[in-house]
Amino acid sequence: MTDLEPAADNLTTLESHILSEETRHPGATGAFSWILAAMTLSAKIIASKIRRARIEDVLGTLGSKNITGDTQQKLDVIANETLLRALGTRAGVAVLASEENEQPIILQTKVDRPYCVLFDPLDGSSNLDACVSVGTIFSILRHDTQADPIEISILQPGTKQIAAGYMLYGSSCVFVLTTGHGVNLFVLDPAVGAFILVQENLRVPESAKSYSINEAYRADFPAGYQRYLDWVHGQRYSSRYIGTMVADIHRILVQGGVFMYPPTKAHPQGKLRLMYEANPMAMIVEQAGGKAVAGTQRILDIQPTGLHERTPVIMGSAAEVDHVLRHVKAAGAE
Ligand code: P6P
Repeated sequence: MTDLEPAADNLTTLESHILSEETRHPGATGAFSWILAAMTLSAKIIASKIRRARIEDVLGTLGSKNITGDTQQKLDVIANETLLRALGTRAGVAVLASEENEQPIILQTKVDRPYCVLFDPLDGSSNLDACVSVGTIFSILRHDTQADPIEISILQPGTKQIAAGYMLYGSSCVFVLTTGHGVNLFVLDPAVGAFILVQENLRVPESAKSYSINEAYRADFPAGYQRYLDWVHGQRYSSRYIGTMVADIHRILVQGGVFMYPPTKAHPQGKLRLMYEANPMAMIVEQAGGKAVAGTQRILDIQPTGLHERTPVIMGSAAEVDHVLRHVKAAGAE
């Protein structure tokens, strides 16, 4: 268990944290802070919509699929539209990219704007009807003003991210953020409508006897993962799998362990999307002292070729990722 010491005064809000971060950058224009403010506003709106979904009859599917083939939940579209509206009004955003939109959305071509924002508006939304935690994941890149066409500005490796974060709509509404200087954890206080800093510089436990994978697909996994499962079954580990990446990774950030989504027959490249799921979560896990790899390659080093490309994922406590890698390498994987 981690000793989650409360932050110093428990009175730092996400907004005041963002503004104090801004003072670290004398030339800051405030554009980055405004983008984060749009994310916090969106989080409050989406959290409220989710809490009232069954009452307002906005649970369930739309009977359509998104560009990546996932069945669209009504709340997927509501969350997506909330983020597009909130971010679309921010002067610092040149390009928006969403899991729910086939093409990136270009906001400005005449004036150079500094940032691109990519997001999965509602990760794990198929769990909503069962009242299981879901989340929003986002990644912020500097806009490449030389990109031609402009859309390729977002095809940057995860090491180029200047910020990454997620909102987890669970037993409480959590906002986790890194700007490259460690990971900070905020919790929404519904009584005042503000995200309160509860943990600074969160560190993922070095190891923990817990693994997270959908073992139903075991027969599809490459040999190395099957070797790992044979090993871990003999080590008295606990298995925890929520089926929402944000929730599984948040548990690992707080309690330690390892999360995996290996290649399967249905998804030979892995199911999770590189640009707006794996990369932001990998930045957060690494900033918290953990490891995040795709097979034997560091996720953040992958050079993307498409907005919706997928990748295998192994991430969590460094020692636990190494246990998986030992078996993956022993099976001869690259
Ligand atoms: P499976 C949710 O649909 C998601 O994209 C991730 O949040 C989650 O980790 C994964 O898919 C679950 O996939 O195949 O185990 O249901």
